Amino acid sequence: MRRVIIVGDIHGCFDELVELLEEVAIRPDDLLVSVGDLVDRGPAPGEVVRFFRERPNSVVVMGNHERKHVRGVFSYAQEITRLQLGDDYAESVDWMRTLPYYFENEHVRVVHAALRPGIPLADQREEVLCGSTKGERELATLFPDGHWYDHYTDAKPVVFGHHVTGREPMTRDGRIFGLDTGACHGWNLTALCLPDRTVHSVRAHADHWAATKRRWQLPVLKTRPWRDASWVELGQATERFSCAPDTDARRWLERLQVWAAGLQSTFPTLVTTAHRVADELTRDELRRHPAAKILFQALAGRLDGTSLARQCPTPRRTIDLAAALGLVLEEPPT
Ligand SMILES: [Mn+2]
Repeated sequence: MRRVIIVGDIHGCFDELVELLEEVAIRPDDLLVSVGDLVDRGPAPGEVVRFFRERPNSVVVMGNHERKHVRGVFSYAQEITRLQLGDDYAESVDWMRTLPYYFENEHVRVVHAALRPGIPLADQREEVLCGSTKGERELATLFPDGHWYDHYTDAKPVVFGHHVTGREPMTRDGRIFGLDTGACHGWNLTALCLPDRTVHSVRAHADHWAATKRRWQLPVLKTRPWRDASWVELGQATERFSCAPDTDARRWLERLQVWAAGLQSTFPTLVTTAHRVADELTRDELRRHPAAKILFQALAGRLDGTSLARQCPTPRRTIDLAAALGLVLEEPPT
């Protein structure tokens, strides 16, 4: 049988992947299988994706992290990956969309997270296979007192990642292999080689997730859609930030607050300007005006600071209204 090399969660740890493949002395005709989670948290997701796409004899199983990108479910780790991949992001996500939810041949089964024992892989729910939040809940209901693999009795080995097993992989009866050894957290990247069922690990060079989180704070902050945030969200931007902001990020967040406060402080001016413009224009001109609604309210004596604030719930609405009234307000800090 030709060799199959199955690698645990890589999470953008490209240098460790290269070292691990050297360690197992990979050959071009070896089948290389990733359990999924190529991206998110680590320093080089683009290199990892490119490697698997370009290498013949390679299979990548859909991980819950790929699935987040495919479904557009974004938290901080995904925002970072989108910036890391840059112009290649959309195309890479299109590729992720094509990933299978499992790999099986006559010697082994590979899934990202879990399977329901006794059910063919083709009949399993994708959420369970890839370990989405919903799939995890379903499993917890099915196996309240243990793990799915406690009930896996088939002779064919099953290999998965997803839950960090510690620095060492989990192996049971030489049939059950949990390979996520926390490479992106500074632990190990692990591979299983078939048919001899040997396990190989290399040490991670650093706590990559901690470093990546810090490194991308400011770029991520700058790409958030602040123009469409509510004033409350803008006020809470610092608290809502997912890790303690460094000096640069904190300084930028302060500028963001100043910007938001500056926009809100123009409300009285906008009211005055609306009244002036309304008085200057004919009814016909008013009807065709981009700020017609507010101008008619002014004309009817129903426009004051409170009603204007209600109609300007975000920076964008405020800036657009001001522009319609001939005033140029500041854009968010860059
Ligand atoms: Mn993972």
